[in-house]
This record gives sequence, C-alpha cells and structure tokens, in this order.
Amino acid sequence: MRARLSENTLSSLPAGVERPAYDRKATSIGIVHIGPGAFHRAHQAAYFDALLHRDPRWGICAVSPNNPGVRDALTPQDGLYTLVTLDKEVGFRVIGAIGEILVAPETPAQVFARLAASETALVTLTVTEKGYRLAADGSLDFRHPDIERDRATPAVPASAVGWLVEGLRRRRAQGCAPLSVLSCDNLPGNGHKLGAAVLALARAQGDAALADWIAEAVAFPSSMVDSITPATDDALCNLVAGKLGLDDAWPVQREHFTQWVVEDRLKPGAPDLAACGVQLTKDVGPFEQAKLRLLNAAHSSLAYIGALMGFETVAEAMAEPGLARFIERLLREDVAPSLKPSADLDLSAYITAILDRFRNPAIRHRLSQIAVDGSQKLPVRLFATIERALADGRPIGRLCIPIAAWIAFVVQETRAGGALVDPLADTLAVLARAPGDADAVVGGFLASGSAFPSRIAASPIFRAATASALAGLSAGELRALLERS
Ligand code: CS2
Repeated sequence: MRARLSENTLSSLPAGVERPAYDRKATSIGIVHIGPGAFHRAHQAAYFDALLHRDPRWGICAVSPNNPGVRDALTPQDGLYTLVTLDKEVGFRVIGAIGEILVAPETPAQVFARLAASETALVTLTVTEKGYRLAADGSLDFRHPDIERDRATPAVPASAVGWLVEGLRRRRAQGCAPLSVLSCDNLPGNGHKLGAAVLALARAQGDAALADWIAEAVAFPSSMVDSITPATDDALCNLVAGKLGLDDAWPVQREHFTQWVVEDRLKPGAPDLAACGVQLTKDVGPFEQAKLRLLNAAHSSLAYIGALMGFETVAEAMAEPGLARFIERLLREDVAPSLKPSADLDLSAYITAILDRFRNPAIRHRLSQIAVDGSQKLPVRLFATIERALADGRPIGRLCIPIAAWIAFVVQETRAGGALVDPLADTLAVLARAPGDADAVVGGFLASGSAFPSRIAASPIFRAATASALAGLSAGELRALLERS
C-alpha cells in the first residue's frame, strides 16, 4: 500500500515535484476562500502558494458552503494536494497554501470568526455563476429560497452572500480592519455585482447601519480569472500516484497558462497580489468582457455543438475542421467586432491563443463539464454579444447556432431521460417536452423568460434565426449548417 501525501511524507517526494519551500508551520491564515473546488485549488491557491514563499501571512482558510468532500479528502493530507499542469511538459507541484478547511453549516462559529478576524484581509470566492443568487438583471434575487431565508434568519445563512453579510456584521461589531472581497467567477462586473448583492441583503435584513459600514470599509474589486481546469478523474489520480509514489485523494489539473486580472482597488492591508503574478488594473472590464465573450462563449458553443456531433472533449471537437473553422469565424467575425477595443489587448492574437489552448492535446476537457448550467452561462457568454449585434444592425445568424444547439441539447437530454444539470432544469424539461416544430420550440423557450434577456426574447430576427438553425439541426444538417455559416 502506498502512503498518503501529508506533512510527514513531503520529504519523500521525488525530485521533479515542486513543493512548498516555506515553513508551513510558520504561516498564518489571512485569506478566507468560499468554494474551494478544483478551480480555486488550481488557480488562486497556486498564486497564494507562491506568495507564501515571500510572506507567511497569507495562508487560506477554505470554506465549503455545503459539501464536506474537499475537507474529508484534504484534512488527512494536512491540506496538501498536487497541482498537475498539462502541456508539452507535465508539471507536478504540491500546493501548501490551504491551512484550514471548514464546512460552513457544520461549524458556522468558526467561519464567522475567520471572516471577522483582524488577520483576515482578503476573502475570495468561486461559487459558480448560480452561486451568487442573482436575478436576470444582475441584482440579488430576493425570490430565491436561500435569499428569502437569509433575509429572515441572518445568523444561519444559506447562501454565500448570506455568509458574507453575517460575517461582516460580526467584523463590524468587533471593530476590525477594512476588508477586500474578491469574486473569482465568470460573471461580468463580478465584484460590483457581489458588492451590490451584499449591500442589498444587509438592507433587506433591516441593518442599514451595517450596509453603510460595508460601503465604506469593504472593497469588492472585479476580477478576471482564466485557466482551463478539467475536473479530476481517475487518470489524474493514477498519474499523480505514479509520479509522487504517494496517494493524493484529490489532486487537480489545469493547463500551464494562467491569468488573473484584478481591479486595482483593494483595501490597504490586502496581500500584495502583484508580487505573485496577478495583474492589477484600473479597468478590468475589457479583460473580463473579452474572456467571457471569446473564450467562454467558444467553450459553450463547442460544448453544445460538439455534444450533438458526438464528441467528448474540447480537443476532439476542435479536431473537426468544419467545427473549428466555424468557431474561429464566430470569434473573429461576430464576437470581436462587439468588443470595446482596448490598448492592453490585441484581440486577434488573443483569439489565436485561445484556439491553440483548446487544441492542447495533453488535456481531456470534457464537453459535458462545460455544458452544465447553460441557462446561467449563455446570457453572459453569448446573449450579450447578440444584443450588441442587434443594436448595431449586424447579422446574428452564426451567433444563433450555438443557442439553437443548446436548445437541441436540452431537448435531447430531456427526452433521453438524462438529468439536466441546471438550476432551471425543471422549467427547461417542461419546455423540451412541449410538442411542435422548431419555431414553436424556440417560441416556448423565449416566452418562458428562463434564460433570455427581454430584448432578445422580443426580437423577431433572433427567433427566426434560432428557429431556422434548430430546424437544420433537427434535420441532421449540422455539418452543412456549420459549413455555410
Ligand atoms: C468553462 C470554464 O466550464 C466552463 O464553463 O468555460 O470553466 C473555463 O474553462 C474557464 O473559465 C477557463 O478559464
């Protein structure tokens, strides 16, 4: 039997596996992270691990909103896990940044204590798009049951926003220092939306004084995060065990490329993010817009179109010349013209780099991983571009193909009896079962208000283009449709 990765076995790691070169026992916790899934552990935690080599104050307290999985896997490993970077060269690095793991509902007092502690200067979040509980207009969704609950019983929060508000209430009561709260999810203006949601909940709880204090003492910078991070699978666990000679219950993997751009308005006392490779900028907008509307939009397009064509991974889908050409035209001819030009970003080179990253043969990034939560992702990835194109009078035919593919995917999954992973799964399943031709199906989706912004739902041009694409898909003419679009 192989031993397990832990503090005790660190010294037995073979050469070629990077490990913390700092004294972990001398580190303290200065960062609270909500949602320590694979993306956090592959991305922000790697930056903070680098920072710990310079400054021992920035260990992470990882807080899982519900699921004990990460705590149960990593606590026996003293919080250590392996990050594998997959490219021409495969890199192995043991990350030591996580100093504590809490499961929020099990130990709420400890979570509040961390959020209120004067040593805590930064809170980061990766809770996915749906984790913010926002309505279609980007404001906090007071009709969501978790938010209703957090409004009524603030001391036992159900949502990430609820945890933050209650933690900040206690921080204020203790008279603690200012704080920076950094959203790291794929939402435009993520920090601004989170800040507005936090203030709205504090006010709705009747605590206007708290809201006023938060507005003064807490910064919510926006940020753009990027690194392709396929879910952990058995192949990765075996690769890690073979290289380390140790078992790691939950390694993570990503491409070598990583980027983190943060709006430069952290409160004094926050960690020196620039020292560990984060780009600080006055205006993060062009970066997040380009990333969401190019990289993430292309991902979602590949996920639905590729799934209909029977592909399993992004690289496989990109190896289909007709599909790869379609995606490139979509990005260069439809998305790029809708983006605000920025002196900091060469869009053409950015697109070339994205397409290269998608072709990375060392990575098996499953389309099914990207296909989840379409109702939450498409509005920020594709609908925003479609709205812009409609407003500018540019054609939208090509942009409607991934939307039609999503509808076809929802219909196909529902009819096959598969469980659709989407917070709107119940509504979508009803729409998918409704009888009728392509135009009727599209009309049903648009009328439901589920994922479509009102200006798009009301556009006859959008309805006609999407219905025409869906009819093509239903008739088995997907390849021809891609070729001619
Ligand atoms: C992907 C993203 O799963 C998805 O929806 O588009 O997770 C993507 O891999 C990352 O945003 C890349 O930075």
